[in-house]
Amino acid sequence: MFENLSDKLQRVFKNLRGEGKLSAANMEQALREIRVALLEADVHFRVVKQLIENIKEKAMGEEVLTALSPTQQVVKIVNEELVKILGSHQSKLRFANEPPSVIMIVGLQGSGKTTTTGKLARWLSNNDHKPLMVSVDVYRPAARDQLAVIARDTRLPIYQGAPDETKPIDLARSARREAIQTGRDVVLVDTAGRLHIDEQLMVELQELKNLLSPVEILFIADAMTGQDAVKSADEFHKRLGITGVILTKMDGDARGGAALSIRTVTGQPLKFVGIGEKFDALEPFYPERAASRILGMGDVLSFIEKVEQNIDQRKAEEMQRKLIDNEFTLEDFRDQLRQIRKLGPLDSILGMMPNIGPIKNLKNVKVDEKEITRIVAIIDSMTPRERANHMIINGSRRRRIARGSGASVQEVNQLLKQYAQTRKMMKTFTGGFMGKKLGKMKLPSIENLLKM
Ligand SMILES: Nc1nc2c(ncn2[C@@H]2O[C@H](COP(=O)(O)OP(=O)(O)O)[C@@H](O)[C@H]2O)c(=O)[nH]1
Ligand SMILES: [Mg+2]
Repeated sequence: MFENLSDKLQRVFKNLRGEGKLSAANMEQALREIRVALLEADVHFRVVKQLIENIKEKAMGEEVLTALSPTQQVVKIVNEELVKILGSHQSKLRFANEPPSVIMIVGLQGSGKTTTTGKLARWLSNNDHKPLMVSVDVYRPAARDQLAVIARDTRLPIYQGAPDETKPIDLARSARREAIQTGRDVVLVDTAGRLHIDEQLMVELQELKNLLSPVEILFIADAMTGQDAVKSADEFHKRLGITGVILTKMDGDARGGAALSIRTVTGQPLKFVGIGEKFDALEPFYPERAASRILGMGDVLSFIEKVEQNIDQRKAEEMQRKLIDNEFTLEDFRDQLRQIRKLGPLDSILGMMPNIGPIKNLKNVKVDEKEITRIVAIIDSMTPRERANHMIINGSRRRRIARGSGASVQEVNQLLKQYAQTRKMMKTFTGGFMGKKLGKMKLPSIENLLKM
């Protein structure tokens, strides 16, 4: 699902990539392309408008995180806005304080109501609930048979109805009674649909609602129908007051835009998505996962997250100060290496790094993580005094450190030499442009690390 939109957005970001800075001009261009991509993916124009406005506002006002490239910044902002539009949090099913909880399944004909009723029954039963299904689609005998077959296949109970029960209201009432008597805690009411919204259907659904006081009225929307699904969701909501939406057929080549629009247009959350005809092809809807699927940039997003989590601003500033004051010890050096290691495989991190400052030169360097481990091991073998003052590390101390870390004396020598050089180099370096500009980054030592 979402492949279409995802492809388009990726193309936009690819064009942005390589731009050194986020400027008003390239931002404007990117926004225009994002807008077109969203519209082509069937996202409602009102939603697109709002989304673009929010992105724009944020991009202009955003405090620029220097550890991110322009593309990454735009991805970050677009992702945040997508998540917001999709609902921020996963919206769970509600249950009544007093069982049974009645859930009405509504929607147009062919949207997937009956199938979804079976899927929900299966999902509920897998999640410690005891569902009871009932079909009140009395207009088409085949409709009720269809649910009976589903009940048999899922081996979950259904209220079949007495021969004289032919009215939706009666069937629903009896089903609820049976649920109470047999200790079922959720009643799933599969309702009739029409090809188009009509007055009679709405009145019937309204009556059922009044009788049953459902905790949920779930609108089943066929994702393949795009904007029509959004429109009918809106109409159902105005007439009936739906409490959530299940988007079916997301396994098909739906353009995904409906998912983005329904929530904004109706104000009601997506609760599940249907991704196939089988009973287990139902997934709770997670806005964050959906947003990153739409963006198709899971790697970039998780990198952004890591940078935000791991780069501790205060510590970074402290490190800068130490560099400037030449207090940067071997202990600090080790801390930095550990910090870098926490970010994950170095190769991939460098690949995602912005193309600025000292990092620019690192792009072609192959990083060996074993190398970091080895260096950290050598520093670990030093005493705290040695780490605080490398000047005291004489020949016999070097031999001891080598023995303790399983390295050769040459390797220890090399590390110390590099460290001393780095300190010297860093002093000039940080005094200059590194000093303020890259305050949020803690990367200077990668430079020398790579030279070892
Ligand atoms: N591929 C796919 N087909 C689905 C999904 N949900 C329902 N269907 C199919 O859509 C058709 C109509 O479903 P049905 O439950 O009878 O719709 P109803 O008229 O709203 O009750 C059936 O052929 C279902 O198998 C889904 O998530 N994915
Ligand atoms: Mg049906």
